[in-house]
Amino acid sequence: MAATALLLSAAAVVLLCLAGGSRATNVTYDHRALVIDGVRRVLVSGSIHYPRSTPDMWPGLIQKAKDGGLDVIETYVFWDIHEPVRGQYDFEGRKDLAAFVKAVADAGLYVHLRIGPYVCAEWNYGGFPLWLHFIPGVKFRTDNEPFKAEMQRFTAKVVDTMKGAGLYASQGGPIILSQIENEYGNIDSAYGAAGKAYMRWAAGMAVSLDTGVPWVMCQQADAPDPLINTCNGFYCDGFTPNSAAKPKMWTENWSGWFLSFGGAVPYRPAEDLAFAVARFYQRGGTFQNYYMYHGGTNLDRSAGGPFIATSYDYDAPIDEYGLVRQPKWGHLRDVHKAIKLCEPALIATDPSYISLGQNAEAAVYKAGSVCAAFLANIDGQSDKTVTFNGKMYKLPAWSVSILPDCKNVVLNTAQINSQVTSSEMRYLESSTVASDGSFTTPELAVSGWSYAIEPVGITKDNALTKAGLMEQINTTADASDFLWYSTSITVKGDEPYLNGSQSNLLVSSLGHVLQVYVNGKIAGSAQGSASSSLISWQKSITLVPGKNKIDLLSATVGLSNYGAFFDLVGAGITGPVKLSGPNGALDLSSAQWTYQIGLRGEDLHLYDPSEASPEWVSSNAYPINQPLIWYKVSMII
Ligand SMILES: *[C@@H]1O[C@H](CO)[C@@H](O)[C@H](O)[C@H]1NC(C)=O
Ligand SMILES: *[C@@H]1O[C@H](CO)[C@@H](O)[C@H](O)[C@H]1NC(C)=O
Ligand SMILES: *[C@@H]1O[C@H](CO)[C@@H](O)[C@H](O)[C@H]1NC(C)=O
Ligand SMILES: CC(=O)N[C@H]1CO[C@H](CO)[C@@H](O)[C@@H]1O
Repeated sequence: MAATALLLSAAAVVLLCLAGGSRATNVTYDHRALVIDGVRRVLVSGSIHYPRSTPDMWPGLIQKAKDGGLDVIETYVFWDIHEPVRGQYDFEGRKDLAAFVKAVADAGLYVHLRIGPYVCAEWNYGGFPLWLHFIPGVKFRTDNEPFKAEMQRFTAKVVDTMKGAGLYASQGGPIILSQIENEYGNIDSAYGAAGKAYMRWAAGMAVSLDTGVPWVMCQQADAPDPLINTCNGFYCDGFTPNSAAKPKMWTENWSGWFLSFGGAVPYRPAEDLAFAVARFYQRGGTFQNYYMYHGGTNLDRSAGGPFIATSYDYDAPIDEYGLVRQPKWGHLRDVHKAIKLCEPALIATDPSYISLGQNAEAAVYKAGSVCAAFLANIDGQSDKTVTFNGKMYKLPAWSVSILPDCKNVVLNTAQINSQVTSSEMRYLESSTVASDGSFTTPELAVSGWSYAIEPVGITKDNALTKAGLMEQINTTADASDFLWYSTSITVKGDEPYLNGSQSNLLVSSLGHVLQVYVNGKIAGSAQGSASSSLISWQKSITLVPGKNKIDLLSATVGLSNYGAFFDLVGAGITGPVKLSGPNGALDLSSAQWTYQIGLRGEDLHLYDPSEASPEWVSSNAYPINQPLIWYKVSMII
């Protein structure tokens, strides 16, 4: 009897533990904070986007975020990788969203799931799959039935996938928040009344999916109830939500910035970021998110554009390679600890503000026996000494001091106490480094270089011939970055656009990169930039009597991801393309053009190291003055 009873009670304990592990968490909010199981919480969040690293890296990144004092991991959901072909879903490997969310749960952290499904995110086409552009009658991000139907279907698919895996807090999972749309308030005026109708529809559609946790809209001042409108920016201390019933939340505090090709490598000092964070909690904030906490890498062809770099390091507290960036990571960890010491006071009451002189301010959270204070010097130049509660405090320029007991300063944001260690890149032991910085590494040289020639112009059987110039994205559907435009003209020698054998060739392109070939030889190249992708290329070329071939290679470098009507910006050579001389001109814009999507080397998978192609030539004598060449080297480290 006794033994049976013992066994039974052991079984009951096991059952209780299992039930305890998946116990539903009740997430609501009030004007001060998110309320989790009836308790207001002060939360620190950080963005880590699952497809910008590999599943092997996820647990380590999440642990470093936890060690850095984070409570929440925030990620966007990237529609294009989950539904590359309409109706065919992919949640495998780097795209395994549920596995990522579970990895966060395993570390004991919460998740903020920003579904969008428009995400911007410096991601190709803002995260939209290209097929969406070809849905008849579709207009992105406005009150348009075909668009709304697709958006609702995908959003519901993500919600169902999360529900199926039991990942919402309401089911005992880690997801405490979800986002619909993204920074739409920055651009909605361009869509007029239809934009407002769409925004309200998106909010209602999200709520109808019944996740059991609150939804937010960031940068949307008029987000309808019950959605929480939140702030994105470098500083959000001045932000107020649109209802006295909503908490002050910061969904994107930019820890640095993204890198563009040709742009400077962004840098934001740890002290300034720490100042912004402390100011936010000082002025009533209770949830802030680092965008990014780990940026990672834009793998494959996922970088947005034009010209967003493959590195998405973002100067974030965890660097592109998954290593902590000091002193940023350590200093912010210390800031988080100091803020958490204030949590009992922060959740107990609203702040009251006391002026400490010009550009200096105290915020005091006092309720019963708990008291926390933040003292800020918002003067960017000079240090100050202020008097607070009868005591003197020295405040460095542009800094916040945190006093969890209203007396003792545990941290000032301008003073970094955390150990400063920096990682450095080193050459392999056996490398020899020349005075100009170039280096040779015997191990690498051993494997040797090989090359493969890419032919100029049309080589594929499925090339298409048509009168006139075609926009590139409509033509390639982003199946490749490359589109060949090829035409030929027959010259007698006395044409008005000729000056002897010379003619001036003009090529106008929407971008992003152009190469011009005349009779198989390179005549020139040009590129746009991150701020304007437009190209107008002009040069004198030599034509020969008889047939002349003009081949133009246009390349995209990441499709646009931001702005009203970003999908209609377009790319490629839309004209005019014109020959001109002293006595006249010949407009080639409406001539017969032959089009080829992609390069031959792409069809042959020359970029894939696992495929051996006979095209590769191993040689120490590399071809020079050849227009288009693939080069390959294998590195063994
Ligand atoms: C969830 O919490 C809110 C606020 O604390 C409370 O009003 C509500 O009854 C709770 N719901 C459940 C299902 O416990
Ligand atoms: C693509 O084609 C559509 C339909 O013909 C047209 O409306 C649009 O302007 C074209 N260009 C781009 C960039 O989408
Ligand atoms: C024609 O070519 C000659 C010789 O190359 C040059 O000097 C002259 O400026 C050109 N004329 C025009 C109108 O381009
Ligand atoms: C979208 C947004 O909030 N942008 C702000 C980011 O921060 C900079 C610098 O404070 C502001 O100039 C932007 O308006």
